[in-house]
Amino acid sequence: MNRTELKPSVRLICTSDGRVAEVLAEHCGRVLGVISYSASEPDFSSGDLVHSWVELEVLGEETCHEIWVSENQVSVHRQDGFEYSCDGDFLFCSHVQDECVPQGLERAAHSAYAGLFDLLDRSGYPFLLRAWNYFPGINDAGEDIERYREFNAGRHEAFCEKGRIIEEGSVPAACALGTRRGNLVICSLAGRSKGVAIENPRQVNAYRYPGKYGPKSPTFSRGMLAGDALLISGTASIVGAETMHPGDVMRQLEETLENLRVVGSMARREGFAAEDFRGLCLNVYLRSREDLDSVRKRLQAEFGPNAKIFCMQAEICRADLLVEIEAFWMVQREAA
Ligand code: 3EB
Repeated sequence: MNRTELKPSVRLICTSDGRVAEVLAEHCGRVLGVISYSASEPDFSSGDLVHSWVELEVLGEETCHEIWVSENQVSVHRQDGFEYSCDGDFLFCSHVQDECVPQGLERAAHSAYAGLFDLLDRSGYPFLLRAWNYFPGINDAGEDIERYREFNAGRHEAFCEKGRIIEEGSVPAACALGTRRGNLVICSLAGRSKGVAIENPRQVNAYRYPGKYGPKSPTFSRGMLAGDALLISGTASIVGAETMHPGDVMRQLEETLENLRVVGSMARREGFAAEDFRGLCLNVYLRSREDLDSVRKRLQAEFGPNAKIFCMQAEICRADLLVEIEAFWMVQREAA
């Protein structure tokens, strides 16, 4: 039962600095975009690529480059602060906004998402499949409420205003992490046709979180199946709508792994068919870098040597969460 209409798919290649030029050359003309995670601006000549820098420290590496690759030729465009590329099936977009002046984060999130939806509608790729959200001080107090909650309010308003009904099946996979400084960075992947949104029955759907988590709910699904690939949202130690095991990173990690297993099994019901972890790429966000060794060891035991794992130090959107994991999982194809 393969209900997804997106037959072709995107591929992800995660690499540290050493191999990036080689990978880009190999996929020349078919790179949808690159997200580089690094504490300082990476020395990276992006040429005509869509490229975004996320200012986070990668633990144990200088940089992590996520290279999103299409099976088809890609065209690159720049318009009104949005850099984007399209391949006939997918649109990849990077948008950076200075949110410090003068209006605050809620307005910035609103204008970023309203502009993004206008762009998607104009370009003929109306279905937002995955969004990456990064901005400084995510747990800091904003004007009245925590900055993550301000962000949620602006994002939610833009979804409603641009006709994105917030209900089962119509919100993207996403993540939202705090950087130490810099701008609001939003990357996104959209489709000409719909993906299949995946929810987790152990967790309240995020767009139905109760009001104590903020006046407007976050607008994301737990995962999105696009073609034969599964985009898994930031996943954490949440059961129902509650944070579990505050203060205990290893127990939070076990709860997170259980949530990841459930998202994987819900995706299998929709036809997702990865047989092993060879096509699995994980981004692990740790609030404290001291947790790196124990978390990495546990993840290697869980996923074995084939999964690609990069760990980053980041603030997570709930102050009591110590670890969050997002993933891209593609069916491994035999080498031609
Ligand atoms: C959670 O499950 C943890 O606001 O876009 C995970 C993934 C989280 C995406 C978002 C937030 C977001 O609620 C936090």
